[in-house]
Amino acid sequence: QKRVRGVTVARPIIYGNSTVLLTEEERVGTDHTHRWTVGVRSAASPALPNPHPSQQIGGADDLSYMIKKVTFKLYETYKNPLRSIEQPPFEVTETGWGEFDIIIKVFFVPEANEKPLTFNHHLKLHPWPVDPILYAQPTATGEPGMPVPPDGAAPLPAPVLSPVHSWQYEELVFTEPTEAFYATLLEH
Ligand code: SLL
Repeated sequence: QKRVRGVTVARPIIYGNSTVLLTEEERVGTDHTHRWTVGVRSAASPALPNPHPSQQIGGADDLSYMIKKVTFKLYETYKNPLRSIEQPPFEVTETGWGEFDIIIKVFFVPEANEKPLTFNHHLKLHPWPVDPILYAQPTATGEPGMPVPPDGAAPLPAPVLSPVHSWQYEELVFTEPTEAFYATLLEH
């Protein structure tokens, strides 16, 4: 396809994950502790309010005008670890107990004639490391290095364990897009 000379178009996205702790009932009979969603989303402002915690990050815009599919390569013990998502939302929700790296591969619509892009995302389940001064819980005796509130002071806040969000901002840059893809991009 003919390309548009001297033109660059950028589209902002985010990729990453949000995680919540499983409830006590959900933990019966499994060693899994967390439910997480990994995905690729628009970086546009979300429509508010949105009651679902995993949906509070990123925009709800449909990216399928430029993205044909996204694959997520999960830890090998998951059933069918190479997940291929061919329509929006481009995300995978799973449960688990540990953090690992997920390879995210973004494939563009055929008219773009662009090579797929690969991102590596470290799936984040735990909020730590957190600020040890803010969050260390003092013991009755006061362990060395642990802050103890002075007499009469309010106890230190407990760390917030859930939800946890880890998202990266990225700009998809299309240099000299094909004429067909350029027309599509300008519509969005
Ligand atoms: C770790 N290297 O040891 C990492 C591996 C793997 C996490 C973490 C469950 C997988 C399944 C799960 O969360 N695995 O049920 O298939 O921390």
